[in-house]
Amino acid sequence: MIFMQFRHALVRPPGTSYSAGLTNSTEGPPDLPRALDQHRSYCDVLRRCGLDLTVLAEESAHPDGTFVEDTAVLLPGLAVISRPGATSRRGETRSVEAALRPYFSRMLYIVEPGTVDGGDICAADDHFFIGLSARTNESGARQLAQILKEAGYGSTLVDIRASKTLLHLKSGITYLGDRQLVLSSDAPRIDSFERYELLTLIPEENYAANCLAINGHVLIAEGYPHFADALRRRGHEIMPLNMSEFRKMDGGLTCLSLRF
Ligand code: CIR
Repeated sequence: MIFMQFRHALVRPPGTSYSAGLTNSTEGPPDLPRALDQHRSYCDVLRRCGLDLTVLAEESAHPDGTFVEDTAVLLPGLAVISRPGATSRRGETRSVEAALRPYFSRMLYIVEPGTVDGGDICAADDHFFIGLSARTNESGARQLAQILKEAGYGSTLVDIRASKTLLHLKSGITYLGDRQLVLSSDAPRIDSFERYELLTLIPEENYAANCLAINGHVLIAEGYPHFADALRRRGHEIMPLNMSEFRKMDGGLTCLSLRF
């Protein structure tokens, strides 16, 4: 991993306007009290993984503000503040930037006309897969690739713009460490993935592809037994979490935090 061990995470509970956020899901509106409960459980698990949490205040002007991952890409000593692809989400970066500043000696920015959502950025050791999506455009991807190159990291663009099911690259791809890559059945296949041991999900469990490896644990969405077994067989210690109210807003486990 870029960060061998994570120590901190930035999170923001869903706020009063949460149900007004962007979504393509047909599962109906989220229930805020349940979403808050699920968020509390998520924070508890992050703490059990050894992380100190910075909890940002909700901002009712930003219904999608709980999905903090999209607002930055973090490297040791360097925070890249993104420019989210959805205009309704642009203002979320301000409070995130302020909260990250004490921890990062350098801050860089994705600038117009570029857009990047952190959910499109998948770090695999010292290499980054950058999703080109409805949210991350070519200018943003190129800006980020250049920043990464100057910081000593390689990157590969992965075009998911033709996908009807993946909002972000990490909706379908997660790196677990030890060269293991989780792929949803609808994730793109590119040659570079052949360098990894691939764990491919069955279509009914694709949502679970967005999982989160932290300090020797793997957080997974509850209710995906085939994937949970596949992880256990490989010796992973899994921590299942009910994600129903985030799934309704197209969110997953990685989206809810920035880890560093
Ligand atoms: C959005 O559409 O922007 C939010 N409702 C969901 C963002 C999920 N973020 C992520 O996958 N990194």
